[in-house]
Amino acid sequence: MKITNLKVIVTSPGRNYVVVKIETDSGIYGYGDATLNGRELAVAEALEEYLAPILIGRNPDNIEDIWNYIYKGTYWRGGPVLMTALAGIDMALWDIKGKKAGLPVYSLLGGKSREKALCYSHVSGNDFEEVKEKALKKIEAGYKALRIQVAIPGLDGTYGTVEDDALELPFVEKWDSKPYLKTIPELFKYIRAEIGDGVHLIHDSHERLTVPEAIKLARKLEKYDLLFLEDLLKPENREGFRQLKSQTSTPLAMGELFNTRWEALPLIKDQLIDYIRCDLSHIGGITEAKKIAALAETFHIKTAWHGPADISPVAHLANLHLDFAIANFGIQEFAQFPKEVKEVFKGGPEFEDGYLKISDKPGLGCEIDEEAAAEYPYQKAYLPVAEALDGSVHEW
Ligand code: CS2
Ligand code: MG
Repeated sequence: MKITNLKVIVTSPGRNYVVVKIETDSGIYGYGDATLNGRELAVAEALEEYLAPILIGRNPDNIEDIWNYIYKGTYWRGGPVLMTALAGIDMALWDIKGKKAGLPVYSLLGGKSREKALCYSHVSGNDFEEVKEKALKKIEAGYKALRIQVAIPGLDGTYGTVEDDALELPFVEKWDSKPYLKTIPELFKYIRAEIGDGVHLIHDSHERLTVPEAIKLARKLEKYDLLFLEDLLKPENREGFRQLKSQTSTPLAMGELFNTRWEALPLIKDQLIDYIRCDLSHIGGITEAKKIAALAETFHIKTAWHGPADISPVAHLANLHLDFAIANFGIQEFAQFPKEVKEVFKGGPEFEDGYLKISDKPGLGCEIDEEAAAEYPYQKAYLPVAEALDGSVHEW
Protein backbone atom coordinates (compact mmCIF):
# COMPACT_ATOMS: atom_id res chain seq x y z
CA MET A 1 0.00 0.00 0.00
CA LYS A 2 1.30 3.51 -0.78
CA ILE A 3 0.23 7.00 0.26
CA THR A 4 -1.10 8.79 -2.81
CA ASN A 5 -2.38 12.05 -1.35
CA LEU A 6 -2.63 14.15 1.81
CA LYS A 7 -5.59 16.53 1.86
CA VAL A 8 -6.12 19.23 4.51
CA ILE A 9 -9.75 20.01 5.36
CA VAL A 10 -10.25 23.30 7.25
CA THR A 11 -13.83 23.65 8.39
CA SER A 12 -15.61 25.87 10.89
CA PRO A 13 -18.92 24.36 12.11
CA GLY A 14 -19.16 26.71 15.08
CA ARG A 15 -15.37 26.88 15.49
CA ASN A 16 -12.35 26.03 13.35
CA TYR A 17 -11.11 22.47 12.94
CA VAL A 18 -8.27 21.16 10.79
CA VAL A 19 -8.54 17.59 9.53
CA VAL A 20 -5.88 15.59 7.71
CA LYS A 21 -7.09 13.04 5.14
CA ILE A 22 -4.48 10.57 3.89
CA GLU A 23 -5.42 8.59 0.77
CA THR A 24 -3.75 5.40 -0.47
CA ASP A 25 -3.52 3.42 -3.70
CA SER A 26 -5.72 0.73 -2.10
CA GLY A 27 -8.65 3.12 -1.80
CA ILE A 28 -8.42 3.02 2.01
CA TYR A 29 -8.11 6.50 3.54
CA GLY A 30 -7.71 7.81 7.05
CA TYR A 31 -8.56 10.95 9.00
CA GLY A 32 -6.58 12.74 11.72
CA ASP A 33 -7.09 15.92 13.74
CA ALA A 34 -4.59 18.77 13.34
CA THR A 35 -6.46 21.59 15.05
CA LEU A 36 -4.39 24.20 16.89
CA ASN A 37 -6.85 26.68 18.34
CA GLY A 38 -6.01 30.20 17.11
CA ARG A 39 -3.23 29.08 14.74
CA GLU A 40 -5.14 26.69 12.45
CA LEU A 41 -3.80 27.89 9.06
CA ALA A 42 -0.18 27.74 10.27
CA VAL A 43 -0.68 24.00 10.72
CA ALA A 44 -2.57 23.65 7.43
CA GLU A 45 0.31 25.36 5.61
CA ALA A 46 2.94 23.19 7.30
CA LEU A 47 1.00 20.13 6.17
CA GLU A 48 0.33 21.20 2.60
CA GLU A 49 3.61 22.94 1.82
CA TYR A 50 6.15 20.80 3.64
CA LEU A 51 4.81 17.48 4.92
CA ALA A 52 2.43 16.27 2.20
CA PRO A 53 5.11 16.12 -0.55
CA ILE A 54 7.48 13.96 1.54
CA LEU A 55 4.74 11.46 2.43
CA ILE A 56 3.63 10.59 -1.11
CA GLY A 57 4.76 7.07 -2.06
CA ARG A 58 5.47 5.96 1.53
CA ASN A 59 3.91 2.84 3.02
CA PRO A 60 1.21 4.03 5.49
CA ASP A 61 1.74 0.88 7.54
CA ASN A 62 5.09 2.16 8.80
CA ILE A 63 3.70 4.62 11.33
CA GLU A 64 6.69 4.65 13.69
CA ASP A 65 9.12 5.26 10.82
CA ILE A 66 6.98 8.02 9.30
CA TRP A 67 6.56 9.62 12.74
CA ASN A 68 10.34 9.75 13.26
CA TYR A 69 11.01 10.79 9.70
CA ILE A 70 8.78 13.83 10.15
CA TYR A 71 9.84 14.58 13.73
CA LYS A 72 13.62 14.24 13.17
CA GLY A 73 13.62 14.96 9.48
CA THR A 74 12.36 18.48 10.04
CA TYR A 75 15.44 19.29 12.18
CA TRP A 76 13.46 22.18 13.74
CA ARG A 77 11.65 19.53 15.73
CA GLY A 78 8.86 19.97 18.24
CA GLY A 79 6.69 22.98 18.98
CA PRO A 80 2.90 23.24 18.71
CA VAL A 81 2.57 23.83 14.95
CA LEU A 82 4.75 20.97 13.71
CA MET A 83 3.62 18.54 16.42
CA THR A 84 -0.03 19.29 15.65
CA ALA A 85 0.63 18.70 11.95
CA LEU A 86 2.40 15.44 12.84
CA ALA A 87 -0.49 14.46 15.12
CA GLY A 88 -2.97 14.78 12.24
CA ILE A 89 -0.82 12.55 10.05
CA ASP A 90 -0.28 10.04 12.85
CA MET A 91 -3.98 9.68 13.67
CA ALA A 92 -4.82 9.27 9.96
CA LEU A 93 -2.22 6.49 9.65
CA TRP A 94 -3.68 4.64 12.65
CA ASP A 95 -7.14 5.08 11.08
CA ILE A 96 -5.84 3.48 7.86
CA LYS A 97 -4.13 0.67 9.75
CA GLY A 98 -7.34 -0.18 11.55
CA LYS A 99 -9.45 -0.04 8.41
CA LYS A 100 -6.95 -2.28 6.60
CA ALA A 101 -7.03 -4.81 9.47
CA GLY A 102 -10.79 -4.48 9.95
CA LEU A 103 -10.15 -3.64 13.61
CA PRO A 104 -10.82 -0.63 15.86
CA VAL A 105 -7.58 1.17 16.79
CA TYR A 106 -7.89 0.17 20.48
CA SER A 107 -7.57 -3.44 19.33
CA LEU A 108 -4.26 -2.62 17.60
CA LEU A 109 -3.09 -0.98 20.85
CA GLY A 110 -3.58 -4.14 22.87
CA GLY A 111 -7.35 -4.52 23.11
CA LYS A 112 -9.80 -3.37 25.76
CA SER A 113 -8.71 -2.86 29.38
CA ARG A 114 -12.19 -1.52 30.20
CA GLU A 115 -15.72 -1.51 28.88
CA LYS A 116 -16.26 2.24 29.43
CA ALA A 117 -14.16 5.32 30.17
CA LEU A 118 -15.03 7.74 32.98
CA CYS A 119 -15.33 11.28 31.62
CA TYR A 120 -15.78 14.85 32.85
CA SER A 121 -17.43 17.94 31.48
CA HIS A 122 -16.99 21.69 31.98
CA VAL A 123 -19.24 23.68 34.32
CA SER A 124 -18.77 27.42 34.73
CA GLY A 125 -20.84 30.41 35.77
CA ASN A 126 -20.85 34.07 36.61
CA ASP A 127 -21.58 33.35 40.26
CA PHE A 128 -21.74 30.41 42.67
CA GLU A 129 -25.49 29.95 42.26
CA GLU A 130 -25.18 29.66 38.49
CA VAL A 131 -22.33 27.18 38.84
CA LYS A 132 -24.44 25.08 41.21
CA GLU A 133 -27.44 25.10 38.87
CA LYS A 134 -25.31 24.04 35.90
CA ALA A 135 -23.55 21.38 37.95
CA LEU A 136 -26.86 19.90 39.09
CA LYS A 137 -28.04 19.79 35.47
CA LYS A 138 -24.88 17.90 34.42
CA ILE A 139 -25.26 15.49 37.35
CA GLU A 140 -28.84 14.90 36.30
CA ALA A 141 -27.53 14.17 32.80
CA GLY A 142 -25.34 11.45 34.32
CA TYR A 143 -21.92 13.06 34.77
CA LYS A 144 -19.89 11.64 37.65
CA ALA A 145 -17.09 14.22 37.30
CA LEU A 146 -17.17 17.96 36.61
CA ARG A 147 -14.60 20.67 35.99
CA ILE A 148 -15.76 23.70 37.97
CA GLN A 149 -14.83 27.32 37.07
CA VAL A 150 -16.36 30.64 38.10
CA ALA A 151 -16.04 34.32 37.19
CA ILE A 152 -13.80 36.14 39.66
CA PRO A 153 -15.34 39.34 41.09
CA GLY A 154 -13.66 42.42 39.69
CA LEU A 155 -11.92 40.59 36.86
CA ASP A 156 -13.44 40.88 33.37
CA GLY A 157 -13.92 37.64 31.43
CA THR A 158 -12.37 35.09 33.77
CA TYR A 159 -10.98 32.05 31.96
CA GLY A 160 -13.55 29.37 31.36
CA THR A 161 -16.58 31.59 31.86
CA VAL A 162 -16.81 33.39 28.53
CA GLU A 163 -16.85 32.28 24.89
CA ASP A 164 -13.10 32.25 24.45
CA ASP A 165 -12.66 32.82 20.74
CA ALA A 166 -14.41 33.37 17.38
CA LEU A 167 -13.19 36.94 17.66
CA GLU A 168 -11.36 38.97 15.05
CA LEU A 169 -8.88 40.20 17.67
CA PRO A 170 -7.90 38.66 21.00
CA PHE A 171 -10.39 39.25 23.80
CA VAL A 172 -8.55 40.78 26.75
CA GLU A 173 -9.23 39.07 30.07
CA LYS A 174 -8.20 40.88 33.27
CA TRP A 175 -6.22 38.77 35.72
CA ASP A 176 -5.07 39.14 39.30
CA SER A 177 -4.28 36.13 41.49
CA LYS A 178 -5.40 37.74 44.78
CA PRO A 179 -9.18 37.72 44.18
CA TYR A 180 -8.82 34.37 42.40
CA LEU A 181 -7.10 32.77 45.41
CA LYS A 182 -9.85 34.13 47.67
CA THR A 183 -12.77 33.06 45.46
CA ILE A 184 -11.87 29.51 44.46
CA PRO A 185 -11.74 27.96 47.97
CA GLU A 186 -15.06 29.70 48.73
CA LEU A 187 -16.49 28.27 45.50
CA PHE A 188 -15.55 24.69 46.35
CA LYS A 189 -16.79 25.06 49.94
CA TYR A 190 -20.15 26.18 48.52
CA ILE A 191 -20.31 23.57 45.77
CA ARG A 192 -19.40 20.68 48.05
CA ALA A 193 -22.06 21.87 50.54
CA GLU A 194 -24.65 22.09 47.76
CA ILE A 195 -23.96 18.93 45.73
CA GLY A 196 -22.24 16.68 48.26
CA ASP A 197 -19.24 14.37 47.94
CA GLY A 198 -20.60 11.98 45.34
CA VAL A 199 -19.17 13.75 42.29
CA HIS A 200 -15.52 14.07 41.31
CA LEU A 201 -14.53 17.74 41.10
CA ILE A 202 -11.72 19.22 39.03
CA HIS A 203 -10.46 22.79 38.70
CA ASP A 204 -8.22 24.29 36.01
CA SER A 205 -5.88 27.13 37.10
CA HIS A 206 -4.75 27.47 33.49
CA GLU A 207 -1.01 27.84 34.14
CA ARG A 208 -1.15 31.15 35.99
CA LEU A 209 0.09 30.82 39.56
CA THR A 210 3.43 31.19 41.26
CA VAL A 211 4.62 28.31 43.44
CA PRO A 212 3.61 29.97 46.76
CA GLU A 213 0.18 30.83 45.30
CA ALA A 214 -0.23 27.28 44.01
CA ILE A 215 0.73 25.78 47.38
CA LYS A 216 -1.78 28.03 49.17
CA LEU A 217 -4.60 27.12 46.77
CA ALA A 218 -3.86 23.39 46.73
CA ARG A 219 -3.72 23.26 50.54
CA LYS A 220 -6.97 25.23 50.95
CA LEU A 221 -8.73 22.84 48.53
CA GLU A 222 -7.57 19.65 50.27
CA LYS A 223 -10.72 19.53 52.40
CA TYR A 224 -12.90 19.55 49.26
CA ASP A 225 -11.30 16.39 47.92
CA LEU A 226 -10.69 17.33 44.27
CA LEU A 227 -9.89 14.61 41.76
CA PHE A 228 -7.14 16.95 40.59
CA LEU A 229 -6.08 20.57 40.31
CA GLU A 230 -4.94 21.21 36.77
CA ASP A 231 -2.19 23.39 35.35
CA LEU A 232 -1.31 25.24 38.56
CA LEU A 233 2.05 26.35 37.16
CA LYS A 234 3.34 27.57 33.82
CA PRO A 235 4.69 24.84 31.52
CA GLU A 236 8.08 26.58 31.69
CA ASN A 237 8.10 26.12 35.47
CA ARG A 238 8.34 22.34 35.71
CA GLU A 239 10.94 22.74 38.48
CA GLY A 240 8.23 24.51 40.52
CA PHE A 241 6.32 21.25 40.70
CA ARG A 242 9.19 19.84 42.80
CA GLN A 243 8.32 22.25 45.63
CA LEU A 244 4.57 22.15 45.01
CA LYS A 245 4.08 18.38 45.02
CA SER A 246 5.66 17.92 48.44
CA GLN A 247 3.44 20.59 50.02
CA THR A 248 -0.05 19.29 49.31
CA SER A 249 -2.19 16.16 49.17
CA THR A 250 -4.40 17.64 46.42
CA PRO A 251 -3.69 15.57 43.27
CA LEU A 252 -2.00 17.57 40.50
CA ALA A 253 -2.44 17.39 36.72
CA MET A 254 -0.41 18.95 33.90
CA GLY A 255 0.33 18.37 30.25
CA GLU A 256 -1.93 20.01 27.68
CA LEU A 257 0.72 22.53 26.67
CA PHE A 258 3.50 19.97 26.23
CA ASN A 259 4.47 19.04 22.68
CA THR A 260 6.73 16.03 23.27
CA ARG A 261 7.36 13.35 25.87
CA TRP A 262 10.63 15.04 26.78
CA GLU A 263 8.72 18.06 28.12
CA ALA A 264 6.59 15.77 30.26
CA LEU A 265 9.48 13.57 31.39
CA PRO A 266 10.69 15.48 34.49
CA LEU A 267 7.16 15.58 35.95
CA ILE A 268 6.63 11.88 35.26
CA LYS A 269 9.96 10.35 36.29
CA ASP A 270 10.04 12.28 39.59
CA GLN A 271 6.33 11.74 40.23
CA LEU A 272 5.67 15.46 40.49
CA ILE A 273 2.12 15.06 39.15
CA ASP A 274 -0.65 12.51 39.55
CA TYR A 275 -2.32 12.87 36.11
CA ILE A 276 -0.67 13.51 32.76
CA ARG A 277 -2.96 15.60 30.53
CA CYS A 278 -1.29 15.80 27.13
CA ASP A 279 -3.35 16.76 24.11
CA LEU A 280 -3.07 14.07 21.42
CA SER A 281 -3.52 16.69 18.70
CA HIS A 282 -0.56 18.73 19.97
CA ILE A 283 1.78 15.98 21.21
CA GLY A 284 2.20 14.20 17.87
CA GLY A 285 -0.79 11.87 18.00
CA ILE A 286 -1.43 8.33 19.20
CA THR A 287 2.15 7.13 18.63
CA GLU A 288 3.61 9.70 21.05
CA ALA A 289 0.75 9.54 23.55
CA LYS A 290 1.00 5.77 23.91
CA LYS A 291 4.68 6.18 24.78
CA ILE A 292 3.80 8.83 27.36
CA ALA A 293 1.10 6.58 28.81
CA ALA A 294 3.63 3.75 29.19
CA LEU A 295 6.14 6.10 30.84
CA ALA A 296 3.43 7.37 33.17
CA GLU A 297 2.34 3.83 34.04
CA THR A 298 5.91 3.03 35.07
CA PHE A 299 5.77 5.89 37.62
CA HIS A 300 2.19 5.21 38.84
CA ILE A 301 0.71 8.23 37.10
CA LYS A 302 -2.70 8.11 35.42
CA THR A 303 -3.83 9.68 32.16
CA ALA A 304 -6.38 12.44 31.72
CA TRP A 305 -5.90 13.46 28.07
CA HIS A 306 -6.95 16.99 27.14
CA GLY A 307 -10.37 16.89 25.49
CA PRO A 308 -11.82 20.40 25.02
CA ALA A 309 -14.30 21.50 22.36
CA ASP A 310 -11.46 22.99 20.32
CA ILE A 311 -10.18 19.67 19.04
CA SER A 312 -12.45 17.70 16.74
CA PRO A 313 -14.38 14.45 17.31
CA VAL A 314 -11.55 12.69 15.45
CA ALA A 315 -9.15 13.73 18.23
CA HIS A 316 -11.67 12.77 20.91
CA LEU A 317 -11.85 9.31 19.32
CA ALA A 318 -8.06 9.05 19.26
CA ASN A 319 -8.12 9.87 23.01
CA LEU A 320 -10.72 7.21 23.60
CA HIS A 321 -9.00 4.38 21.72
CA LEU A 322 -5.97 4.91 23.94
CA ASP A 323 -8.19 5.31 27.04
CA PHE A 324 -9.73 1.88 26.37
CA ALA A 325 -6.43 0.13 25.76
CA ILE A 326 -4.06 1.36 28.49
CA ALA A 327 -3.90 0.10 32.08
CA ASN A 328 -3.29 3.50 33.72
CA PHE A 329 -6.29 5.37 32.36
CA GLY A 330 -7.56 7.99 34.80
CA ILE A 331 -10.34 10.06 33.30
CA GLN A 332 -11.21 11.64 29.96
CA GLU A 333 -12.08 15.30 29.46
CA PHE A 334 -15.06 15.41 27.11
CA ALA A 335 -17.01 18.01 25.14
CA GLN A 336 -20.51 17.37 23.78
CA PHE A 337 -20.44 18.75 20.23
CA PRO A 338 -23.25 20.91 18.76
CA LYS A 339 -25.32 19.64 15.83
CA GLU A 340 -23.36 21.57 13.18
CA VAL A 341 -20.18 19.74 14.22
CA LYS A 342 -22.05 16.45 13.96
CA GLU A 343 -23.15 17.41 10.43
CA VAL A 344 -19.48 17.36 9.45
CA PHE A 345 -17.99 14.70 11.77
CA LYS A 346 -19.94 11.44 11.57
CA GLY A 347 -18.98 9.45 14.65
CA GLY A 348 -17.44 10.21 18.00
CA PRO A 349 -17.38 9.05 21.62
CA GLU A 350 -20.80 7.96 22.87
CA PHE A 351 -21.75 9.42 26.27
CA GLU A 352 -23.68 7.11 28.57
CA ASP A 353 -24.35 7.78 32.24
CA GLY A 354 -21.07 9.54 32.99
CA TYR A 355 -18.88 7.29 30.87
CA LEU A 356 -17.78 7.15 27.25
CA LYS A 357 -18.32 4.10 25.08
CA ILE A 358 -16.52 3.32 21.84
CA SER A 359 -17.73 1.62 18.68
CA ASP A 360 -16.05 -1.40 17.12
CA LYS A 361 -15.87 0.28 13.73
CA PRO A 362 -12.49 -0.35 12.03
CA GLY A 363 -9.97 2.45 12.47
CA LEU A 364 -10.82 5.49 14.62
CA GLY A 365 -14.52 5.39 13.71
CA CYS A 366 -15.14 8.86 12.28
CA GLU A 367 -16.15 9.78 8.74
CA ILE A 368 -16.07 13.37 7.48
CA ASP A 369 -18.87 14.71 5.32
CA GLU A 370 -16.56 16.80 3.15
CA GLU A 371 -19.43 18.55 1.39
CA ALA A 372 -20.85 19.63 4.73
CA ALA A 373 -17.34 20.66 5.82
CA ALA A 374 -17.14 22.97 2.81
CA GLU A 375 -20.34 24.67 3.95
CA TYR A 376 -18.44 26.02 6.97
CA PRO A 377 -15.51 28.07 5.69
CA TYR A 378 -12.62 29.04 7.94
CA GLN A 379 -13.19 32.06 10.18
CA LYS A 380 -10.14 33.55 11.78
CA ALA A 381 -10.42 33.47 15.56
CA TYR A 382 -7.94 34.36 18.29
CA LEU A 383 -7.56 32.92 21.74
CA PRO A 384 -7.97 35.56 24.45
CA VAL A 385 -5.03 37.31 26.06
CA ALA A 386 -4.82 37.92 29.80
CA GLU A 387 -3.74 41.27 31.19
CA ALA A 388 -2.64 42.02 34.74
CA LEU A 389 -4.18 44.98 36.57
CA ASP A 390 -1.14 47.10 35.70
CA GLY A 391 -1.79 46.50 31.99
CA SER A 392 1.11 44.06 31.48
CA VAL A 393 0.44 40.88 29.55
CA HIS A 394 -0.09 37.69 31.59
CA GLU A 395 -0.31 34.03 30.64
CA TRP A 396 -3.88 33.31 29.56
C1 CS2 B 1 -8.55 23.99 28.89
C2 CS2 B 1 -8.72 24.19 27.42
O1 CS2 B 1 -9.99 22.14 28.73
C3 CS2 B 1 -8.97 22.59 29.28
O2 CS2 B 1 -8.27 21.96 30.09
O3 CS2 B 1 -7.26 24.26 29.34
O4 CS2 B 1 -10.06 24.40 27.16
C4 CS2 B 1 -7.91 25.32 26.83
O5 CS2 B 1 -8.30 26.54 27.41
C5 CS2 B 1 -8.20 25.37 25.33
O6 CS2 B 1 -7.93 24.11 24.77
C6 CS2 B 1 -7.36 26.42 24.63
O7 CS2 B 1 -7.62 26.38 23.25
MG1 MG C 1 -6.71 23.02 30.92
